[in-house]
Amino acid sequence: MRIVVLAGGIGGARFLRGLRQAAPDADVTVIGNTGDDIHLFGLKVCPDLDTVMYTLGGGIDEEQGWGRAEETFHLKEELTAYGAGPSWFGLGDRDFATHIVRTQMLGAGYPLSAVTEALCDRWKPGVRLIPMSDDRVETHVAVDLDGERRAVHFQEYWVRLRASVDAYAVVPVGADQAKPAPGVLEAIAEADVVLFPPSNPVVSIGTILAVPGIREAIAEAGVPVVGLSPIVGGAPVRGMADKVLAAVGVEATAAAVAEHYGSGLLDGWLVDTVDAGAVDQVAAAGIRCRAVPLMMTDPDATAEMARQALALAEEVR
Ligand code: GDP
Ligand code: FO1
Ligand code: CA
Repeated sequence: MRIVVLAGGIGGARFLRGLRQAAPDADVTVIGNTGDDIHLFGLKVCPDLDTVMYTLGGGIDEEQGWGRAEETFHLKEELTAYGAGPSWFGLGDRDFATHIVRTQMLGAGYPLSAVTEALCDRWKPGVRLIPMSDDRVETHVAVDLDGERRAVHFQEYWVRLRASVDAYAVVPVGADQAKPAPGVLEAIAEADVVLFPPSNPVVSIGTILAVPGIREAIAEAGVPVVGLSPIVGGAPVRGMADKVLAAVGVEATAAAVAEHYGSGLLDGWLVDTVDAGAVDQVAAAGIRCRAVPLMMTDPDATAEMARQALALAEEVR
């Protein structure tokens, strides 16, 4: 079976680990979000691609959910001693190696998709990981700072400001001019099922869908498209999805997120058992819906979520 998954960072990566356990023989292609990417110290950092690669490759800091296990921060301390910032973004020594290799290869002329494939040669994630685009896309967030409306990089909003101020708009800068990376549209056209893991609907999956051609390819593939809610009990399990959903005028509920994707895109939607009351509302919007446990507390629970998603896909096929 060929499965395509659109993934952000932690939510996407953890779900993929469950999917690999639930469907070990499936051929899984992951289309990764690159809107979180940031250039720091002359290096290109791709947080969501790296989170997927490290999580599936066994190199992730499990507790934190991003960055490398057994990390040290000597390089960052030395940079700070020179007054070279920003110091609010925690790049570790082991992680730096990834960004150095990536930047070196990009400088030599390789596209990000080829670089990602090369990095995955080391980590062997057991899935095919493709960035949504080889073109630069950077998510910016409009906020009020010191009485002025300003656009800041998504990482500045999330890491420096800790999403403590309201987001007024979320813009995937460059997305409208971006082309899907080689292999993205082909994987969608050849898929048997497309899954939306419990990733951020705005700054992860929303950004991927903002690359012209990707949303259309999914809608036209004629295969089941099934998603899992990242909102449980009216709040994100972690992260700032509530803030960025508000910026696009969507309530932070499992049902509202399904309606935001819409029946033109989604065929099936899983909500957590605490949101069982939302099933009828989602069904009324023309999306087959079921309530099942959606907390990725351990590998077995996550694998069961993946099984439920694949079962729902069979039902709507
Ligand atoms: P990010 O790029 O690291 O923010 O990760 P993603 O975009 O892939 O996923 C973030 C989303 O995952 C957040 O909106 C969380 O609410 C959701 N999430 C994290 N853990 C869980 C979980 O155990 N269950 C569910 N249903 N959602 C989760
Ligand atoms: N998240 C933080 O909250 N603080 C950090 O200092 C930080 C550094 C960082 C470095 C590399 C990387 O791949 C991810 C990193 N993250 C950090 C996570 C990242 O900011 C976000 O969680 C995602 O981009 C949101 O998807
Ligand atoms: Ca992300």
